[in-house]
Amino acid sequence: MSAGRYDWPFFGDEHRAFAERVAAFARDVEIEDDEARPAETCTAWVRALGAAGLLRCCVPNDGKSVDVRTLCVAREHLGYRSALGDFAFAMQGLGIGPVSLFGNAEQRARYLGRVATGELIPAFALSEREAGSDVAALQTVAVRDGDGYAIDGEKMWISNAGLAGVYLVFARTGGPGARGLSAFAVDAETPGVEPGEPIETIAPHPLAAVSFRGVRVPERARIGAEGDGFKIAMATLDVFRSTVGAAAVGMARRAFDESVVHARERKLFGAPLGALQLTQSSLAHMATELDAASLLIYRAAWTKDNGAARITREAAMAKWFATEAASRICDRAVQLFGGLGVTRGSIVERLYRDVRALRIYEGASEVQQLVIARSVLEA
Ligand code: COS
Repeated sequence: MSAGRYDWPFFGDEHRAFAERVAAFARDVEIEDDEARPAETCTAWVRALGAAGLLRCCVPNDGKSVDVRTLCVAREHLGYRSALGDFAFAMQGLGIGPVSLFGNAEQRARYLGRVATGELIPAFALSEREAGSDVAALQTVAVRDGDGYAIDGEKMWISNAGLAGVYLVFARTGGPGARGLSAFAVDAETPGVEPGEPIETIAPHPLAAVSFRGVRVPERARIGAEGDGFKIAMATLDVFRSTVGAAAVGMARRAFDESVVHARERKLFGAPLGALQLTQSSLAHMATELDAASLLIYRAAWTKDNGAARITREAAMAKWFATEAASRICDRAVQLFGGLGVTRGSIVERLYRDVRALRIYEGASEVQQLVIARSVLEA
């Protein structure tokens, strides 16, 4: 994958050096994704990323925020190579994000080192069956119990469920709505934490429901103050949302590169596929959408890295546009490959399935539009 666009003014030498490092890792790592064994494959990716020192950038332990551009560079390259490799990387960062961004020194010391080496896998336990897009409606409760809390509820669509050693759980400690929520780091071996059966999706990754039944946690497990949970969740998602767009761009860039090779090599009507003007039109759409998506992502990441307190609007635009554009690009690639494009096991067939969930998780496209429109109307 070409690193030329990292010459754009959003990036510095450290990003370009990091891009080369992660590109070499993605090229050389000997992991083949096994869709029948997503948990084992994901664990192998986490260990390999940890051993290569690449997880440190998504788990800063210096009280500073993450460098979002570095995360974007990593996710582009990993998404290009493997959706599960990207997923493993991203979840180490997002999963423990509430601790790395809002935890106190004791919480950071307890978790971040082991997440950075890949020894500990975290999970972000926010969504519920009736509270996915509408986070403030969540019903899991954390009730004061002696010197701590008792947590009860059922989380849904939890990535890394079953693999995780720690769950970052959002639960209601106060009244209704956004202000009644708090965040907790709950160790997986705590009695009452029970992951459900794996949920199978069109592009398998470790995913399941998790029940919390009378789970006792000490007060020191709470992240931030009581009532801060919604803002912790939203601010963590803000930081990682533009990186979802970067993963989408990585996958779309792979689909595009495969399409360019195919357009040059495949012959029909006595000439290469790429000689047909309709093919050229498709490639032009793909190339332009790739650059437009990249620019929105880099703008959001650069804005955060340059000290903006909130990048809600920029991250929403980046995630929405990039994931939708990536879906269109992968769809075009399937079309250019024809029968091969829908043949199970071909690269573009896999990318077509892999990219789809990105328009849904960490804030569906519709939520991003809502967020953007609010910022326009409130301005
Ligand atoms: N960063 C920091 N604070 C934020 C914030 C953000 N991005 N977004 C909202 N807040 C704050 C608001 O400022 C407000 O604070 P005050 O009460 O002090 O005024 C509070 O949080 C409530 O905000 P709001 O009224 O906007 O809450 P809503 O319930 O209306 O939020 C949306 C609606 C749709 C924006 C929100 O629920 C959302 O982003 N949903 C998608 C969640 C998601 O990504 N789910 C996927 C699961 S994660 S894998």
